Amino acid sequence: MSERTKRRFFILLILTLVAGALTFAVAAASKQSAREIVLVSRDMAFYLPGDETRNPTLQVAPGEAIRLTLVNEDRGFLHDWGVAALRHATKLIPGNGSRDSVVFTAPAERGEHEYVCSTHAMMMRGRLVVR
Ligand SMILES: [Cu+2]
Repeated sequence: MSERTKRRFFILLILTLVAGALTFAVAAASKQSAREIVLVSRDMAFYLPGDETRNPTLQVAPGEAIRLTLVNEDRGFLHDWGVAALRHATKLIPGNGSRDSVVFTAPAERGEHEYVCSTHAMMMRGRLVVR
């Protein structure tokens, strides 16, 4: 390998490392800056903390970064939270106060999407409104 080739290889290696570090930093920053929405599941429904509205309509802005955290307080039942149309979902978690989060970017287009618990979709369903 000539000196010139070595130098080129070295520069390429440095650029690759810098690009990788930047990608990681941007990903970490976007996860941190995501707005968190906490939903509690109990009595076969979703609730916002401190609000007795069953399966509340969730409002997000177009393109907004969201961290949806589900806290399952429904003793004896497995629940999850997901929007099938957007392919975002938490894990199925047991009703012992377990929690799981899903981070996603809201669609760029305004509109409505249905969220459900995958195993109790008849009772546990609401609307995610993008506007
Ligand atoms: Cu469920």
